[in-house]
Amino acid sequence: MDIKRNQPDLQARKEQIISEVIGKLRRHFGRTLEEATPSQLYKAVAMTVRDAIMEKWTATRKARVQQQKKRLYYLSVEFLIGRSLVNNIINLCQDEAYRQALEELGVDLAEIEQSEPEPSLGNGGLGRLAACFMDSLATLGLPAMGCGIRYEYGLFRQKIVDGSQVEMPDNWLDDGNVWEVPNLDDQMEVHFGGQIEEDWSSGQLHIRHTGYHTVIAVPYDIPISGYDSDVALSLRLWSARAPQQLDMSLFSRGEYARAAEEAELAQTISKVLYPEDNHQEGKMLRLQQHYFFTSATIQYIVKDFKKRYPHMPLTRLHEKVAIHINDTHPALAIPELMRILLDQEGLSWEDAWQVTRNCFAYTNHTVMSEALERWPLQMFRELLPRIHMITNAINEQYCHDLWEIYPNDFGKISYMSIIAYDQVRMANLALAMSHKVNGVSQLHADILRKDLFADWARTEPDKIIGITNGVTIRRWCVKANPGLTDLITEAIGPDWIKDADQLQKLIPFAADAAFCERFRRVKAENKARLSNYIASKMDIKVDPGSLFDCQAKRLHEYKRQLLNALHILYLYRRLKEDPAANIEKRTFFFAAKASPGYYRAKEIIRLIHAVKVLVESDPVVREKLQVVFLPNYCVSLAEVLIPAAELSEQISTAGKEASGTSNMKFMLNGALTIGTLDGANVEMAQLMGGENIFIFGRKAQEVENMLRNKLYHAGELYETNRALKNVLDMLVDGSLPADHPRQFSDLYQSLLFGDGGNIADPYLVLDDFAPYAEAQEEVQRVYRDTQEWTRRAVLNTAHAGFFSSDRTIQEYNERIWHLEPIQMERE
Ligand code: Z2T
Repeated sequence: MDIKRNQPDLQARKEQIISEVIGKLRRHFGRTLEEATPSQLYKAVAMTVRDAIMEKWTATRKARVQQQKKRLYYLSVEFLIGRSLVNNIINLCQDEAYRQALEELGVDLAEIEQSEPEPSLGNGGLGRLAACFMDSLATLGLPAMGCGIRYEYGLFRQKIVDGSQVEMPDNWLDDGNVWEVPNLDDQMEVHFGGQIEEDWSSGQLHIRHTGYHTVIAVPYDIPISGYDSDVALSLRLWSARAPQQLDMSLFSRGEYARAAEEAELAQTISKVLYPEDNHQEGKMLRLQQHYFFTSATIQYIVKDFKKRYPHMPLTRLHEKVAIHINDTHPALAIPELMRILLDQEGLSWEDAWQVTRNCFAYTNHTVMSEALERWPLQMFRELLPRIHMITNAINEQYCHDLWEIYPNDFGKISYMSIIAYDQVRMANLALAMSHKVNGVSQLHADILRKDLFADWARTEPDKIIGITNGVTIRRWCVKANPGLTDLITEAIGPDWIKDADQLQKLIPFAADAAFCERFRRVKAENKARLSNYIASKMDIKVDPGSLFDCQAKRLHEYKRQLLNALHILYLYRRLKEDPAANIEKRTFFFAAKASPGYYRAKEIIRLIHAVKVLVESDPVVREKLQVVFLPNYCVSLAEVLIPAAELSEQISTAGKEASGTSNMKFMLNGALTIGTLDGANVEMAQLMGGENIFIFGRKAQEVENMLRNKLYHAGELYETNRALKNVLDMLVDGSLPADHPRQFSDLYQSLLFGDGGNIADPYLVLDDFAPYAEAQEEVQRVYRDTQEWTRRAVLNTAHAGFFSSDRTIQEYNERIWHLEPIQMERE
């Protein structure tokens, strides 16, 4: 793989790795190679990789400080980075050296990789996007730092017990973390609660904050190496610690409770990641988390600016600093920067306002209204009294400015205001105080401009833009799919790994029978790899000759795993009626975590399990269909699943999935997509022509119109579509194995009659059912023609270059950040 570079010193590097690994084992663990446990072996190897990255890290810092270039801070409450060992080896272009060294040592890299605890510091797409962005920023050599929270417990681990989801804690730090470096010099104090006094005694305003609780933020830095690049960036994750275990000054004044409270507050703040995806809970602890990491980050940004540019006034902060907020979770960074500029740095209100707006940009990731963050005003005021005052003042000025533009339009101004009805609306804050706001696909941006954020788009026409998401080619092809990587590199050379547009050079190969045959073989090997994985982990046998059909993503009603499950029931019925029915052999893979409090989502998991049991207990049907629910979907499972997929299910209700990113990973790995015209699927269809993707269902406009004008009546479809009625009846007529006969009647009721004030079937599952079943017919028609299927699969990979996160980052940089790459002296 790393044919291009490093070849000359391969031998030397190999020898060096061998002696380093043995040295680490001896000095850190007091073990010989023979005595070492797999976990010790993993750590020893990881330490040698870390040493190599550290060199780049130091050199990068030196170059950045010298070159004094503008730096990006990418703030995100989630960074779903996954395991680092193999990815780092690949990005250092040392995979061949490590392969040979470890072979000589008799160590299997794939095996020791399993000993690395996986950091699951994210829920799904949003957190994984942040991780892909770090990889691309480093590869492009842009000066940037990722800033987030070092959760002690990541996203829960999922077990399925008797068909139901059970959550287990994810204590990923128990055995230490080789990749992080605590940086005690950059610790920050964060203050919660207390009272604010305005002191005018000196003639000018002085803000006094008293009676607050203090939490110490300790940064842990993780180096992120670029691919084939000399740059390594930092991912800075803040951990909460009590000022002292017990505050003795409070204690000795007799304030025992508060002394203990402080320690308590500190310890819980970075304890656990909230498991909600596309949903907001409004919990106090979550607000504490947000302020904790944004305050620490902003304090560090200002401190670093003053250190690097001692002669530059803070009114010029935006010339050297760009701050990007990944959705609104870090939006408290906005009033926090205002606070520091006003209270500590003495800027005027106007200057602080201008600088802040020039620094900030905001990405919106969803139009689901239940995910838009709104905080109860009282909670906000009590926890963050000074931030509340400043937010209030921002709101007043913003509404005042709006009044100039829309005099007397109370409706509009109240809609756009930041504080209203005793709530703080974080999206409105981010919209008001950012110089750019972006959606994550073109369709999503259109919806923001025309609908959700229409008033802001009218007020500032150039502000809201669309920048389509992307995924890193390194993890999602080079790491996850070495077979495909080698095949592509043989055909078009290695440059596509850094310049994914070059994948288009594969287009002519779609007509090359020999190439297609090898492409098909790679897929077959990946299917076998997944089958073995399932056999060993779950003791389930799957047929690697069947069509591998995958839906892997968070469980959410709008993503419509339910539509997929109902379609399987439909195929089941057809096979029951006619055992010779023309149905291609298929394995349906589901992988999905449900938010623990999301009752309906958990019910859908139970339904998928019931469908699985029904299908496998029928001797005729099980010859054709198999359902597999892969528990605990996470980055490392995705790395095994996605390369094996042949069909990618991207079937959300049109208009609801902002972009989707698994769609891109599947496409890159040569799966064909069955999907709605939603999120980035739209652009996938445009890029390679509609022939290479199975598009079905209502369009976003139609969905919107049907819902807005109450034109959708699910019950009518039940009456008129016989096949659909039969399938739905299976939910309540005892056909399905269940704990109790009414197990799925809630699902049935909500599809046909609605529940809790909702209309029936708000995600149009029934409406898209027939078109979906038809599209699935077309899928199997094409699948039977192996050559045609492979041709289309090759064309999917060939057109996936656009969805590289390198392209996405370049677009952010050109349109928002305006950073210059760090210049590294190459020896
Ligand atoms: C999330 O993963 C996404 C949106 C959210 O809105 C929250 C979370 Cl945790 C607040 C997803 C979108 O659903 C998905 O369409 C998109 O591809 C992804 O973010 C990255 O932009």
